[in-house]
Amino acid sequence: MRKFQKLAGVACGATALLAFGAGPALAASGSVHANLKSVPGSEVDGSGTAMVKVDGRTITVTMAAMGLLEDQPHAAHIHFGDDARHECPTLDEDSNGNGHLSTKEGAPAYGPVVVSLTKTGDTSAKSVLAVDRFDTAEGGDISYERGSIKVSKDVAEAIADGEAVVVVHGVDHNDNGKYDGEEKSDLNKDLPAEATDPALCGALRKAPDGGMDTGNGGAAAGQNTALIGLGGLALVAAAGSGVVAARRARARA
Ligand SMILES: [Cu+2]
Repeated sequence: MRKFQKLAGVACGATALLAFGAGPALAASGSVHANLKSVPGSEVDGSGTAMVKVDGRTITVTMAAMGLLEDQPHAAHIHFGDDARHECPTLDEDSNGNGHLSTKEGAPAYGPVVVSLTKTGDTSAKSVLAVDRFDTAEGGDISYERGSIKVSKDVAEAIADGEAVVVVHGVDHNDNGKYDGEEKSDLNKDLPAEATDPALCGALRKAPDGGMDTGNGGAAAGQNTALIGLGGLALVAAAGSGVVAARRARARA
């Protein structure tokens, strides 16, 4: 954990400097950050951060999350859709009115899966539910880092432009410590909904380069970058909540 935070801090600083020098880029480049928050209705009391560095069509992903269902695998993805809103869903998306969001119900906000954040092997959307290759949350925590992930040009540009969203899946609505229940997943009818419903979500926004990013609240994101460097993951979560609340408030307006 400590190592991750140090890495994230260093990398954020370096890419922020690069962003200053970048004109109209020929290839997508730069880094984007997300504060992961509990998905409304998920009953998850969690948080986290994610950073994606884009270099052409190659991305490096670093993510830390806490408060997830312990010792269970958690599918995690980068989502993006041209038609999506490039943000996290609200309970307005709960189209069947059951009080929580399924992966598909959240799609108008974050779009389909474009990168599967697996530990090994394929990272495409084909691995959306490759449960044995996703992180298991020991003690409820996930610490993930993977480089050399190849994506399409469109996806690389969307991520670098701050239009992609990180979603970590796997909840425990009935609070019995495992994935079960009558309700089936809308991704795979052989799985309970608990195994795939979204738990944490964060929109990947560009690091501020001195101005305000209206999509994320640039000043607050800058503070977060500094806090990550200091090793304050919990502080980051606290600082981010106001940003998310403000963004949600705007989204509802
Ligand atoms: Cu996902």
